[in-house]
Amino acid sequence: MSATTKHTGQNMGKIYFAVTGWDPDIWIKAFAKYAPEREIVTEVKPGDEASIDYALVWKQKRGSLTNLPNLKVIFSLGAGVDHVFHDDLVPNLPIVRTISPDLTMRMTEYVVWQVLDHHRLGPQYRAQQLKKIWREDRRQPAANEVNVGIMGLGVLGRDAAEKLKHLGFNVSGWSRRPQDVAGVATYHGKDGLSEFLKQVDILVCLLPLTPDTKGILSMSVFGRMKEDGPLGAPVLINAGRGGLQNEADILAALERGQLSAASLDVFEKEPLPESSPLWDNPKVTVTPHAAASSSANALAPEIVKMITDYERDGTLTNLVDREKQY
Ligand code: NDP
Ligand code: OXD
Repeated sequence: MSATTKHTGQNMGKIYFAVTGWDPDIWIKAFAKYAPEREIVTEVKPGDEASIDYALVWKQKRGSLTNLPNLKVIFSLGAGVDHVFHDDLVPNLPIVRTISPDLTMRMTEYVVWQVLDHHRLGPQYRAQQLKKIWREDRRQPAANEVNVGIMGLGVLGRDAAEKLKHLGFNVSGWSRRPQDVAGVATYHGKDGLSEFLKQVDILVCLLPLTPDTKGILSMSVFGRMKEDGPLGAPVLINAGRGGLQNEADILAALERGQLSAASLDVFEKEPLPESSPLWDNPKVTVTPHAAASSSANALAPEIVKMITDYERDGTLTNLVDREKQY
């Protein structure tokens, strides 16, 4: 244990688990393993406000981080941080987001899974199986005939791009600023969007939800994509955030044949309401915001190390830019 972490439970700042909807026990157990001397609390009792040094957050309750005079760093337990800014009272402190090999691998698995499912006609064969139909009359294109376009070339988008490239797909990507990814055709900014979209067969969205990207997956995007390709009309895969998509537009684009299918992991409203027509649409694959779940066992040691580094010399990595909100 380093000199700066040689505290005892009594004088060491506590960690506040300000999380909505997750089981705290798993996280408390995981942190107890890597920082047994540090207490995690799920609520701040009156009089205890000054004992909190760090907050772990996922959709924290509005105002729950105010009035903590010694709070130093806010750790988002997700890679996305829109859920942190949802609270307009979030204090002006460093926000660190999750960047972890575990989470990246999970997301890449999801993206590769969905891309291959559409590429290899998974939805069609499952529908045939339900009706006991043996039919192999649709040409399966080679991977190098298919262009996968990734919106968001950040930590997750880049990894997915590299793995898809490895599988033989043509991969292109779109970001805010110019980015370089080996073997990937890159486009950026509003001006580069049309050029990017017009070649895409499978559109993968791994953007953060910010004021700039809200609702971007709408007719204005679908209308700029090509009308056919080796898979028919383009396929949409969104694992970024539900707020990026206009669900009425997705349904209309599926109906009109502007999109041939969609795999959606995230939704405008979560859990997806039973009344949503997305549930029953045969062209839509729904997963319950499970593309890359945060694992307590993977993240606890990484966050404990970040706290140790921070207490040693003030180092903080994976900082969120408050202005850009990602
Ligand atoms: P990063 O911050 O590393 O990357 C974000 C990318 O989006 C960057 O390439 C950035 O461009 C680009 N971008 C941001 N704003 C714009 C814009 N206005 N126009 C064009 N491009 C833009 O994020 P991650 O890759 O780590 O994560 C992406 C998102 O994935 C998260 O924000 C989260 O919402 C989602 N996610 C979903 C999960 C799930 O289970 N469904 C799990 C984990 C994350 P530039 O490179 O120029 O900065
Ligand atoms: C994340 C998520 O942002 O799981 O990490 O959605």
